[in-house]
Amino acid sequence: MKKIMLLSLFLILLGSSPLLFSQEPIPPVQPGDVNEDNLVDIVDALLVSQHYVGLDPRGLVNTSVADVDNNGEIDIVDALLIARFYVGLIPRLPVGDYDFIIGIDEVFTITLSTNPSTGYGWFYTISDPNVVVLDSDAVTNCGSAPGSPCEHTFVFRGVGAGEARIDLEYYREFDDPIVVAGARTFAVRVTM
Ligand SMILES: [Ca+2]
Ligand SMILES: [Ca+2]
Repeated sequence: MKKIMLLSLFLILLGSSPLLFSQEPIPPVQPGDVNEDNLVDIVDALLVSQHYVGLDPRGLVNTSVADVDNNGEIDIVDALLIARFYVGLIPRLPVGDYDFIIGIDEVFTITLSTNPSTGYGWFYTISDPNVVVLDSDAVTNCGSAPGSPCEHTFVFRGVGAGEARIDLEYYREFDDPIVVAGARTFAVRVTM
């Protein structure tokens, strides 16, 4: 009995001592953990995909942590991102800071409208070529009429873990000075 009392006293002291236990608030639910079981796993991916097709009658999905790409919608992409996070292909959720998250030797494609008949073209710069390089690019799908727009497709490849920015600018090489008529920026993360 005495032992129990001592133990109780000990626990009370432990619980009340700010030196031993900091009074941290309950951690918020992790992005992607839509069923709030403290794990982000394939079950969450499944629940999000069910929610997307309207199969969440019991309201199991905590929608406040389901939009893991921060695009304002809960859809199949979020389910895929959660699944990719679960198998280690994505380092963290949400992924809103990046347009592309890929592994080493994986590729992604950017397609932009272009019109070669005007002399304009898309030109790219990569902030860190140790992370991303151009794999190939091609101008295709031009309309049949003269002067029709085409599609310029860039394929980029992840070559090293890290972050990089791809800047694409639309201009005429022969203009002096160069006049940029269009610009797009993409943030990329390459994971191990
Ligand atoms: Ca979960
Ligand atoms: Ca989303």
